[in-house]
Amino acid sequence: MVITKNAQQFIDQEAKFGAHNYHPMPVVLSKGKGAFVWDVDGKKYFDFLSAYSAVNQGHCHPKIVKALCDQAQEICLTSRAFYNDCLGPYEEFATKFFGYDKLLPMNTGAEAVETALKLARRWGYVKKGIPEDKAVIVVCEGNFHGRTITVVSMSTDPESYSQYGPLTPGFIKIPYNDVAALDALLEKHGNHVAAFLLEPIQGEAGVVVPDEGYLKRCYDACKRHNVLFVADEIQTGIARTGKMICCEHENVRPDILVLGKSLSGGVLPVSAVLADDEIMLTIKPGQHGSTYGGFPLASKVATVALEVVRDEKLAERAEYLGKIFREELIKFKSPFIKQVRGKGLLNAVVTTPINGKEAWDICLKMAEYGLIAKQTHRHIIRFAPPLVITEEELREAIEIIKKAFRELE
Ligand code: IF1
Repeated sequence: MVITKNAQQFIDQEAKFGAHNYHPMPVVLSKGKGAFVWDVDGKKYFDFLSAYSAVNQGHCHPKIVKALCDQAQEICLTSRAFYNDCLGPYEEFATKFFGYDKLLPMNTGAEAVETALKLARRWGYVKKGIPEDKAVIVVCEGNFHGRTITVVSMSTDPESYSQYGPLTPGFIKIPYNDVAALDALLEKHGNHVAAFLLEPIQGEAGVVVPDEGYLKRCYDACKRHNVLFVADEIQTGIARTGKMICCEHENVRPDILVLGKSLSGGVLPVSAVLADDEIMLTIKPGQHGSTYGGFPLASKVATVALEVVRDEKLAERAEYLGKIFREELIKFKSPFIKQVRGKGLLNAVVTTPINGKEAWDICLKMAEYGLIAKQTHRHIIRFAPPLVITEEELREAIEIIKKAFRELE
């Protein structure tokens, strides 16, 4: 792909003045609308990353942008030292929407995960009677829950945690998609375990979809041992996988539900933890919080972002369009493609390198043809367009993907 002088100046500027904690594709974006983005030279692309599933409602959704602009002219930030007239209505709306007693608002995903960990430990001491400082949280190998020190302490990827120690203790890691491992652990140490935390589909690991029944069996094992089932639905939630939250596919209602990303439709960092009173009310005034958490602007935006998901039936769309996407790519025989997997519109293609051409080269070729997606773990390409993409657009995008694969064969 060609990098114009215009684009190159922005790339150079980031390299010179920004920390080098990313290796982006050489595409410089300046505009977005629905399922499309445009670069600084006016070239149009299908967006098949959706800002890691933070723009399920599509770029610059008019209703969400309107809520943002309207509220910005009233009041943006009050702090939680005072009440405001947006947070309460949002909390009532969101708790009824997801079916929980209470909501605790935060900003980023990692903070919401931290909040869930604090809540789980607190519940473990106060309600379950785990001796002070002995609470264990069980997590899965291959997890991705964010970047803070405690959160990377749960990671099994050295890229995420190495040379950031000393790390936070209190986590036990078991293989993902292995109920027997969870069962065995709970049999042995169940009385010290406060919670089991997992992603219903592992995103960063490469869209790893567990066997059918895994979530339900894990949930049942947790119930047998009085252990909280905590779902990180930051990436899988808000309709991405074809249900409002991914756990719904197995009729599992997490004890603690963690949301982020598309909770705001991609216009602000908004995250939340949902739970019932027995859990949520173990945290008392002054024991947790955030300057921006639940700020009026975020509260208004998140309310409208959820209304859009409901009114535009985005879960149903994701379910329907996801089937088409996987069917078409499975039918398409490319020597590059080893496996196609996913749920709803969270999909991945596992590739095999050919003639030194890898997933990165395929992504560059797709960008050249007008579709951006990103590889993860070198050989896996994630395909996750905004859920507002139409069937016609999706079929057009599939043709671009096929053309890129064919071109490199
Ligand atoms: C980056 C991946 C996606 C998440 C789950 C919590 C968080 C995330 C399940 C933290 C964040 C991101 C962050 C982004 C890359 C990315 C990602 F490639 F690493 F795997 F989406 F797939 N739980 N996911 O997926 O949320 O604090 O970032 O708001 O650059 O780190 P955050």
